[in-house]
Amino acid sequence: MTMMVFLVFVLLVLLVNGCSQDENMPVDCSDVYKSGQTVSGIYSIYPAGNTPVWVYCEMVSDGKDEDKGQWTVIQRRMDGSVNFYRPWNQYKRGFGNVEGEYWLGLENMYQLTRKNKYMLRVDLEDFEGRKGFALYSSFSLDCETDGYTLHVLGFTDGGAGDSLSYHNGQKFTTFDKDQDAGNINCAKGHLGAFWYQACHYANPNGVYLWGEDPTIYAIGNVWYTWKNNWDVGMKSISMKIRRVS
Ligand SMILES: [Ca+2]
Repeated sequence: MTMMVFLVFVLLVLLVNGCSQDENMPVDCSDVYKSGQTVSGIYSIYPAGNTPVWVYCEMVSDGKDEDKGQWTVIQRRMDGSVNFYRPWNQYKRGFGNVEGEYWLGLENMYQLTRKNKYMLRVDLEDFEGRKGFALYSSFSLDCETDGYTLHVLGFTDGGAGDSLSYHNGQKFTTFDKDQDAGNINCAKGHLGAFWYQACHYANPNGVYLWGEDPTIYAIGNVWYTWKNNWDVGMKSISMKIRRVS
């Protein structure tokens, strides 16, 4: 009987530890900011329970469009140092270097956006030093069994135009998992991985082209509506989300 009580106690402890989350553990960069860490840099967040995930937090505002900073960076290209042509499992879990180029992971993005509402900002820079951005008032993903379907709404133009609404409602496709509407596997055709339709207006995970290269059509890290050109790769692209409620 004593043994039985002990086992029930152990089970309860395991259940409590497995299901609850310490209130001091930040879910995202907004929580990190509110805890007093107001400098941009690398922090650990807890999108789902007790497993820490390293992430770059962009804490500083650009002073425009009521930008409060506190951005959780979910994707970043800046120097071509990381290979983004990767299979499904890597896109699911995340990869790269959090101090440089990385992908946060579809499961982490899903876990974040299922619990709270987020907005999305996409920042772009070309090799001439020009900058532009696109803002979306709502960003969320469905779960893996629904293909991590993308939901974006509420576009505001920061000069880059809207290359993402075309991808709204699409599942995520990698070279080893075709969930797009194209006859081909769009990830293979455009050497990236994305919420392709048939196939893209934006290919942020495409080849780092170091500028314009029309040799092979639309394989670069492209944001079509900024340059009206499918062959101009950006110097830097970052996608980042901030909690709105
Ligand atoms: Ca296809």
